[in-house]
Amino acid sequence: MESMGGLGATGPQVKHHLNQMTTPLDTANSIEMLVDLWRDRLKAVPVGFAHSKPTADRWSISEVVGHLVDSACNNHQRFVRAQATDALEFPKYEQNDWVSAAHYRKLDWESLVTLWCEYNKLLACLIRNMPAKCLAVPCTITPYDTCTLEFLVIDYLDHLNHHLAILDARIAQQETP
Ligand code: NI
Repeated sequence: MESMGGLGATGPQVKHHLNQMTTPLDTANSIEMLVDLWRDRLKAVPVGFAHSKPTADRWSISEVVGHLVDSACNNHQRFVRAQATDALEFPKYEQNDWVSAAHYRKLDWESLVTLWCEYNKLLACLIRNMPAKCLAVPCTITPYDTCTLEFLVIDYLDHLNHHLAILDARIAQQETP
């Protein structure tokens, strides 16, 4: 999905996020809650189903989780680099290139889920301890509009929620007898 967790922002999206008054602390807590909610549910998905593509051009569940790992590691870079500069410039990541390069369908499913969980715990800790003065650092994720580090943090969670909602429906459909 092309949102900030993946990619770039527009002005109206920035305003939308700021109006919600979500704090980095709330975001960190929500990320940890999602990991706790999803760890066992994802591990319970049968391996064959996790790795199967619904159609040739759609991601398998393992590729979606892999995309979330890609989002985590790219945002990790943004969150750390932005704290060490007055203005961050960083390239977007090409989501399909990242998913295909990693070959997530060849990875052990349970290990991939564990990686996703642990990476998000790392990010939650990082976000919780982010110095307040850094939140306003302008970030330009090329070629998108400039936003703040705070926006990137909140959008990371939005992107996570977006994909988990879709996964929820896919997994529920498979569970229905
Ligand atoms: Ni996405």
